[in-house]
Amino acid sequence: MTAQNQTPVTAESLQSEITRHLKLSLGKDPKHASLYDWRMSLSLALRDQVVEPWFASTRQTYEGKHKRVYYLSMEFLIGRLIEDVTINLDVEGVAVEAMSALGQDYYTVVANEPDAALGNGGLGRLAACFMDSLATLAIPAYGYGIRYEHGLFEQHFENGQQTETAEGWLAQRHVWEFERPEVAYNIHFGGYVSDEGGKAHWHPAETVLASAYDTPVVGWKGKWANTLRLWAAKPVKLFDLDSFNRGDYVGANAPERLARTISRVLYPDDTTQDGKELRLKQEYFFTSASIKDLLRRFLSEGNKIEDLPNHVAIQLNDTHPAIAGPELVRLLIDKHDLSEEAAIDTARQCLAYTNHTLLPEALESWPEDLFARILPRHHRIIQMIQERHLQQTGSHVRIIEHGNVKMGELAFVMAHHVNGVSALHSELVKETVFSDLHAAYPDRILNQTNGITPRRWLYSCNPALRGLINDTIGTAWHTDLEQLQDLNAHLDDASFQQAFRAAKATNKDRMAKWLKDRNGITLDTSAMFDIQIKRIHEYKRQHMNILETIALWNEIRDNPTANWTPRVKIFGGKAAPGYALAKSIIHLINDVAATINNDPVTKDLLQVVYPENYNVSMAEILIPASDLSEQISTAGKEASGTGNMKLSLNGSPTIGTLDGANVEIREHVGAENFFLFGLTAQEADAKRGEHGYSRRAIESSPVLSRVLGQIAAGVFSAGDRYRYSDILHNLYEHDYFLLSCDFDEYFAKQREVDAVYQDVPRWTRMAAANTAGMGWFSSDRTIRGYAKDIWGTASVI
Ligand code: OX2
Repeated sequence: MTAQNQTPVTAESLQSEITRHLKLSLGKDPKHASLYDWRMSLSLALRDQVVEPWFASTRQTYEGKHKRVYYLSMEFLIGRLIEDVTINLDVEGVAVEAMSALGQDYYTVVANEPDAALGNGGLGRLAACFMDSLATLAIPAYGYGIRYEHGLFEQHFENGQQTETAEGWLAQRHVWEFERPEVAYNIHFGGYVSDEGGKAHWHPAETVLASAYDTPVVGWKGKWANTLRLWAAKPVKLFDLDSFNRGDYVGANAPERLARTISRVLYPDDTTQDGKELRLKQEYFFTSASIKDLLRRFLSEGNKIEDLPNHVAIQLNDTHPAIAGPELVRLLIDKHDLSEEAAIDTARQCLAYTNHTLLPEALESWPEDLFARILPRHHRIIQMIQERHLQQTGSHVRIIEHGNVKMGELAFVMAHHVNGVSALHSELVKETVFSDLHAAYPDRILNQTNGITPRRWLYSCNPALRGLINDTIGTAWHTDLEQLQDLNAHLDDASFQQAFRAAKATNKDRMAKWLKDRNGITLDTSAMFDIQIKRIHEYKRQHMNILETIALWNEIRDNPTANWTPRVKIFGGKAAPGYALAKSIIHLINDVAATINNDPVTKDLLQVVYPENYNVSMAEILIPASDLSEQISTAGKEASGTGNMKLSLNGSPTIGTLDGANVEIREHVGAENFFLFGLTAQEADAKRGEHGYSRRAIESSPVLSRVLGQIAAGVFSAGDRYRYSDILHNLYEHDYFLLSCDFDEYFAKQREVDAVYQDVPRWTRMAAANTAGMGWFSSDRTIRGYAKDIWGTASVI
């Protein structure tokens, strides 16, 4: 049974279910119910609606013996779930009505839900969008990851500087999940390997339990639902009674503490590797549990092990789960008696790997001695995989080299396909990091340009624009985003333009109110909202944006009565706690904001705001309100970007470089609707070869020199001349990310943006053309690509 033939939900039925849960699940009388109680009751009532389609989908998959996709990811940045479910089940209106009949405001209840922040940024959010599309397309799939007790840290600003505190989403009950105590696997670490009767035996030293928690992921109109299965680490032995009886009460808890550490926290790094033992254990922990689980499911259907690739497609989201290759080979050899060759071959036919970055610091590798100590059996298996790879291809690329186990090479060799995440990135994968492996396996690399789910990133977060699109071209775009191109026929229509501006104004008002309530800051909603939201990183160049802000401030002060375009520069994003330069950039942005926002000369023309603790829910408010999207990374460094897609889809033209998916966005929305500047990836590479390029670029730019001079003089740091010497030194001496070389063109392009923004019909046309042109960037298109080119699966309904 699908939701199609389930009894339709009405406001009355939902209301009575909410009341029932309030009483029976929360044990509360409506008179004494708190916001939390109402949220729990609403969530439980909604969750009930998901269960039937979920069961039906599982049943259908078993009955049809359909191939399943297993998406292995260290991160699933899912955010809040109430809206996700009401939108997908098409019951948002009903939920609003039901809550209101109970005297509650639905949107207040929704905003009370903590974000499930089980990810750092793009990589984790992509996994969440993919889960949404897999369910919408009815492709049987499981997401496998870690149920971190603490998601991404909470960011605070103290005197303009980032501080971090632990996030605690599980402090309250996570009402969407079902605990599965019966689904648990022993995961081993350490020990040694012996050879007995020609077989290897692993004698592990340490064991923890991986215990499953399932969250249903429902697709559009509730026609299909898949499972997100997250693993929590638990002790095999709950409690050390001997220690307790000896009076060692702390020691008695040691087994639990040790085990729980593994799923305790999400590593807060984005595109940098963290070579800690705990991280390797986390990776093996969830990967091993997932592989064991999918094998159990496969065998329970009466299949023969040789048939595995016909039933199982495993996607590795970056190298974090790359140990899946050796783990599957180990189980096939040690537990299922396959030959080495057959095991490698079978595993490879199941596995595919997505590369998300070319940054060398992000390419995972483990010291071989550490690796061999934690995973001695896998160490041997990797040596065996390497030998066969070297023999079969004649390649000289090794997986273990200079005392390091290289996870990118491992994932590549063990995958039948390797994909990049934008056209440019996939080409660079072929030409740079994996060029030698590409020569050895020329058919292995392909491209799947990223996408975003239009359910969350337009339909749900932007009701104003959704309504206008429905009124203008109908609703076919809900399931086929490329229908948005029908908007092209209306771009010059004055009444459409006016309605488009009205929708944007509504969203800007909503954001302004949100910021006022949250931080007491007042925004000028008639100003251009210029937004850069993403992790703070040198390659993303938030510092170029803030330096440009200072330059603009200077120009306005030099000539305050000129025809300036008022702007609000909005920043959002976190820096990895150990990334000192990124933290300096945050400090600088906040310092500049404090100075500029208090300048009576410019205060009506230029404002800088940086709301702390950027997350998915904040993105849902900021993105619809944006006028200008900043996608200004150094060309060749942003693998794809997905924030760029969300902003453009919501009618916010891009100022950006030819990097990642920007290239394809520009092609789809039209070059005339994109503000392009900067070096190309090739030019950037060539530039780095020119001795002293950055100092020369700075000295030849009066605008940039002046800005850097002001920072060096302490203009933004209460006279402290050294506060930003790290940034200044970096820019003058080794500006690897070429801020100095792109700055002048960026500044000039911003002035062009100013001029176009004042031409209201022209700007509106551009903004709407962005929405019209972005249909291709639906993650439904991306998932269809993976299904066809990589997984060999398709929709089953
Ligand atoms: C990110 C990439 O930096 C970003 O460009 C891309 O859009 C996203 O992944 C999804 O593909 N950690 N985060 C990323 O890569 C890594 C590694």
